[in-house]
Amino acid sequence: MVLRLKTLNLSFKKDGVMFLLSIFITAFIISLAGVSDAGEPNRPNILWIYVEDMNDWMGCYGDKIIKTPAIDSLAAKGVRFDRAYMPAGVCSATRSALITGTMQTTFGIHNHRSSRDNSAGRFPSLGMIRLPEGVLTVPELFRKAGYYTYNQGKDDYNFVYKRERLYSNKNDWRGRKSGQPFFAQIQLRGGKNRPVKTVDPAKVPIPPYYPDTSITRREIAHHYDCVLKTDQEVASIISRLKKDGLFENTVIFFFTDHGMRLLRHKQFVYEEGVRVPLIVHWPGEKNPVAAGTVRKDLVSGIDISVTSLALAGIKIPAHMEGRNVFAPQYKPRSFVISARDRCDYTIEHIRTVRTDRFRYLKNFLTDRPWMQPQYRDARPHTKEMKKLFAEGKLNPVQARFMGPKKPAEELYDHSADPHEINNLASNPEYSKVLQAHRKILSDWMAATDDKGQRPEAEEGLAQVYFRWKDTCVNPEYEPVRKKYSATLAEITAAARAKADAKRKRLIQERKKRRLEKKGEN
Ligand SMILES: [Ca+2]
Repeated sequence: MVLRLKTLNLSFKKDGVMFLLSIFITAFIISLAGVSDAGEPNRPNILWIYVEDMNDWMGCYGDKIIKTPAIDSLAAKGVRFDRAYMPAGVCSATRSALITGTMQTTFGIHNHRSSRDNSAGRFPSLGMIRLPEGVLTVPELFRKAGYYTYNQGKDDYNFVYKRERLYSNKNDWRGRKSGQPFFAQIQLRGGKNRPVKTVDPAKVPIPPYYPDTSITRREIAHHYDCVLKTDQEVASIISRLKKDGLFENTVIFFFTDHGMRLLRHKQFVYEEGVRVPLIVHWPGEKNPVAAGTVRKDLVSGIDISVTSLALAGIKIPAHMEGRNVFAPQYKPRSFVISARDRCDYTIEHIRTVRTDRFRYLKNFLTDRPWMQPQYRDARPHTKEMKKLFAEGKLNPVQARFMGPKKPAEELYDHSADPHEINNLASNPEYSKVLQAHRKILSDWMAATDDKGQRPEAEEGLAQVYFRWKDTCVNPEYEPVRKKYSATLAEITAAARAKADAKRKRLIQERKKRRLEKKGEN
């Protein structure tokens, strides 16, 4: 625009005032159409509706148990992805990958809740992980491009960062400057809600790998209730966007961080743990988000990050491994990788490859059961599964997950086995398929230098030990326990002294207030 006006200036000298003015006015109107009132180009807002622990049990995904009109309306007027897979089955690993647009295993931020100081401030730098020099997160890139950024809810990143560099603390698009575009995340509690009970447990479907008991039925009905609540929350976000006149120029990405909380879903990397609903909605005929489209191509969670930046016209940094799924030259993925590593105190190491028809899993720690000691041990569903297994009341499909060991490899044919219960890894008819998937995984591990190939640093495990103490039972904790048990005793004593001091202070304050009140009377 500046160049054009300079050219026009030259023509003024040649052709006179009226000619220039008419063109100048035309040029001014054209330029106004492309800028907001803050003088920035008129770029779309990007909104991530980021839902916790939830499967795609929604009308638009073909579910018949409940109705989800708000989510369905986004799908009907947007693009629904049927095969979107998260990089992990657990919060922090997925969230670390999405916020960097790069697999969590590439930057060594794959172990759940790493880089947290659990030493009560005594060893704050122990085991902390930093992103490589120059690597900026997605919100930092948006900010650099003039966007207003916020995250209404949890971050959960497995690296050291300064929140104020990523987000404004106002947590609302209304906090931005007039005309400034925003990149926002609204975190919904999804499967972690405590919703009103509406779905009848007698009517829900039970996957074949769980026993049909009232506890399983209640868990699944509860999850449906959570989806219902989420749909209502989505409806109110849509209505607020409309009220503020933002709905038309906001690209909504609706997705969840991983599957629901039942044992084979969350944390693990089977289909139902990592396949998530993903809907992208952006009204308007000229944008690449064509209304009412259903996409069957394989998509990774890190594609959400790259696509978001691309739709805002932001250059994609070289380190990002995601793809812009709306790019004119878009080439669909031939496979998607997901990874399972340490979750809380439970050390695990699994990689999975999802191709068009198959899922391949490589279990690196075959000496350990799927059901290692874990944070869900006290839950009714876990207790019941253990009890039924001990009593020999689970059928072979249900009992397998409770067994003492894992096979080194698993291979499932989704064209015949959507629940992934018939392991074909030792079936000679599938040996070529198995070899092809093995190669995809080993090539990917080498190409991205998957950091899970090396054990977690002792310092990182020390922080896990400080938090989880004697629940850390894996052999990897032995050297940590030897080295840090005296330190843990000191940390515990210091934390207890701090809590005692706080309690005493509160008692004193209460006493003082009572006396003051008495004085007033
Ligand atoms: Ca989660």
